[in-house]
Amino acid sequence: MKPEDPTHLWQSFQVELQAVSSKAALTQLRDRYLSRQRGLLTLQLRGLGRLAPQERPRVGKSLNQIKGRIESALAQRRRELESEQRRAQLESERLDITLPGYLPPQGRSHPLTRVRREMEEIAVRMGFSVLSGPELELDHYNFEALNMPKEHPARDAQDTLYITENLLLRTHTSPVQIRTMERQQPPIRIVVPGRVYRRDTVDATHSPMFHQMEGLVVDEGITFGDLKGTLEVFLRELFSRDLRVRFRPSYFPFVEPGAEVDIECIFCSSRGCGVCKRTGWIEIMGAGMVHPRVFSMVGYDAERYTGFAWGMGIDRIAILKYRVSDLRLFFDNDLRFLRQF
Ligand code: 2NM
Repeated sequence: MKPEDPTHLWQSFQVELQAVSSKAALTQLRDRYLSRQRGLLTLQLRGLGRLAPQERPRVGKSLNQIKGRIESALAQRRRELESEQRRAQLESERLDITLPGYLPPQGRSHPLTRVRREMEEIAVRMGFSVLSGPELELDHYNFEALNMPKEHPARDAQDTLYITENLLLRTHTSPVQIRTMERQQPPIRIVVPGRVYRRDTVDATHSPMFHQMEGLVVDEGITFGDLKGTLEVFLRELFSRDLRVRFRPSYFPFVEPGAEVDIECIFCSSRGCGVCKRTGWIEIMGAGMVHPRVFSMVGYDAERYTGFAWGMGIDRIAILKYRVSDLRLFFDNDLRFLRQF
């Protein structure tokens, strides 16, 4: 390399610059020409001293010019590479915001939850409050206060699951009604949905845990006519039709008189089918006028107040409304079944 003629340095730099396609290569090229120790141009500048004094200004000026050009060419190329890099990155991160989004999986309510809510909503429209209470109960609230003393035959029929001698899984939601009457004076208008437990063997119509909704009305002057009218309205709302309702005398220790309540068969309109066993009627709930002894035990004046109560199985209503053949389907949590509701 002739120090007297530095222009070839600019030419060779330009050729090498053409080949640079990354910032790392650009840095290498810069060092090759401008490194303080061994840069090609640096060496030339350093060699100026060896030139004849009259040559130095011309060659020095030329070298400095080339240095300036190299520096601005490097800076220019660096900007180009950076904008290319940015463009490539943006391209790789490109999002088509017009694509439809992913729909999150949509859950749904369990059929028993749906039926319970529907029953609650009907009751609320009719002026009832919705209440709940403990599933683990004292013998006193589940039996004693409901006119079922120890050794009462009705206790056996309940097939109770005992935890200790005094503690049990409630066999109905009635203990919540008792606790409510203990806490507040009439008027009372409540419904109590919830889980109840009985010592039953599982089959298509039995489960050791099932769901009930009971109701209670207490005030002055409540009659059996109020019971009939209230339950008729409730059942017609629940089955969305003007169906006939029938009351048959029956016995429950906590009511007097007691009744079993039937609706006309919604499957055959009482013509007689498998569901109603050719009777034309489907038993749907038990009901009755609250026994005066129950009122005495919660401290109500049984001379002043009367009331009625009823109890129905939510699971049984769900089976009828949705025409499900087997109670176990509600508890197996098979999504193929549950997704149909
Ligand atoms: C039924 C049938 C008849 C009932 C009675 C009471 C209470 F606490 F007020 F005495 N609650 N629920 C009752 C009455 C429940 O279920 C078949």
